Amino acid sequence: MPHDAPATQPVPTITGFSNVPDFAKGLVRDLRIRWAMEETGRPYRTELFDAMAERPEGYRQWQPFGQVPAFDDGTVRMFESGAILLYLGDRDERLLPSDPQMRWQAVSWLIAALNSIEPALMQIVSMDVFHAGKDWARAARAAAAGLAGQRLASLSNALGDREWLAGTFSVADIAMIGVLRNVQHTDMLDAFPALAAYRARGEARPAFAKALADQIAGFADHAENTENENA
Ligand SMILES: N[C@@H](CCC(=O)N[C@@H](CS)C(=O)NCC(=O)O)C(=O)O
Repeated sequence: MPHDAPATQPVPTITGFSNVPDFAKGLVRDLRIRWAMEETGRPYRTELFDAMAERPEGYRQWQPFGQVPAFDDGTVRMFESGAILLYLGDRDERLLPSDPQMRWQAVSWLIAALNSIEPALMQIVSMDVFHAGKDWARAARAAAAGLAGQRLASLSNALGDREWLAGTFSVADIAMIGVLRNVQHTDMLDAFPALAAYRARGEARPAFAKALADQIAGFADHAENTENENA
């Protein structure tokens, strides 16, 4: 990755995990932030924790829920993947267009990804992964899949034949494609070829591939509480 940040600009830190169950590899939400950083060629460091262990002392003052990602670039210290994406977008037109209609359309879609689509899809993940085999999960799955299907149909209709949600590629696409990848263990997108193609378009971007490879490499390293410069 190019090192084009001025020497005086601190290298941001992103928190992630060094160790997760297999199903989560490639899905942990720090991927969204890594992807955004790669799109603009910005170097970053990671601070990785074992997902299955206690968080380090004081981490909840940075991320109140003890989750990842959290972000610190020396100017702001913040959490929530959507908020971090918006912060990065605010600083780079390649992530958030400056035209007001496109910009706020992108913000609308980023919030929709996290607030209208992700909860419906995470119910499926919860039943298939976290509560797999439980009677209540089996009983409730059809209804949850119905709701998720309705949300995906609406998203597919809204996307239409556009390449990206806000016209040009933006943090809305990083958020939405990140969310759609949560159900990659299912065939749910098969019913929506436009969404399957949209997800594939995002995943084909070199910045996504680099971000994914780096997240996976962090698991291989099993590098607890280390800092890696992704450059
Ligand atoms: N709304 C948060 C969700 C963050 C989240 O769920 N992170 C997961 C990893 S993808 C996590 O840290 N899970 C461990 C935990 O909840 O303790 C965001 O988008 O940043």
